[in-house]
Amino acid sequence: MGVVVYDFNHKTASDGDIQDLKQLIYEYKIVVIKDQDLLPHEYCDFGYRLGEVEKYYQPMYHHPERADIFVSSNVSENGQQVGVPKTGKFWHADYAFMPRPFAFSMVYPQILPSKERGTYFINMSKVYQSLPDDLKAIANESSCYHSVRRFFKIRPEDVYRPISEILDEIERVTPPAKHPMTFTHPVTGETILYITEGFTYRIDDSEGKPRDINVLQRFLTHSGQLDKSFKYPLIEHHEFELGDVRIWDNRSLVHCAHYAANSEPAITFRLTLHDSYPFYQL
Ligand code: 7UC
Ligand code: FE
Repeated sequence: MGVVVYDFNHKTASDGDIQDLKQLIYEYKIVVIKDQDLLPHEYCDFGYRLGEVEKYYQPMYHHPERADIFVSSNVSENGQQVGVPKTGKFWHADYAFMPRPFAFSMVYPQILPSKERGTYFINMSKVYQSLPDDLKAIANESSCYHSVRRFFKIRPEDVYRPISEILDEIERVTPPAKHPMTFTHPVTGETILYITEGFTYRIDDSEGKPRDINVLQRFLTHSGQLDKSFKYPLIEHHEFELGDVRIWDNRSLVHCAHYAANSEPAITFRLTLHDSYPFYQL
């Protein structure tokens, strides 16, 4: 998957160029734009040209000057933690637990460790195609529930709070989102199997009756998301280089961040965007 773009400048790009870039994201799922040197506000401007930028719902992740930038960082500045360390280290699609997930996710590394920093991706339309017919039929008539509860990060202000109070707050602020288990990509027409190991916790049949939890496990196994060795044929590892802006189709792909085992400094700026299509059409 993926395509690499050189000599791109969002400031001089025409509207046609931006359309072409979006088309590349839909077609190749991942676009890497090389040799970018952008200040936070320039990076945001780039995002605004591609779509409707939506900031993360929790302020703990926000860039101090630009709330629309989600900061993944294990570096403290003047003794102050900025952003959140080791985000997204589980299979997921961004905002799958929300009613309106993002069309595109963009990441722009600021500081990279010497090795082992990248992201694993799986194309869930390829997974759908590879399913046996009986599983395809189940997927087509089911819905799934998704929740952030297992990967909600404890905030500094949560220390000494009863865990039950935090769990209640998660359910109140981010009640589970229900999405069809498969949907048609509004641009490519591909059928996508929309499940993630991190967020999906329940499959309902067409009558709204929960299916056995083993059914979800079977689908996740088929997708490769339970392969702890990351050797499954549909898993791709994409390395980062400084200057890269990586944009991917967050409808088609699930991803899992990969961090170095040591604690070398790492900072990444993320933007998340909607396009002009509904997230899915039924
Ligand atoms: O800290 C994290 O790993 C953030 C995650 C729970 N949500 C990212 C997203 O956009 O869905
Ligand atoms: Fe993510």
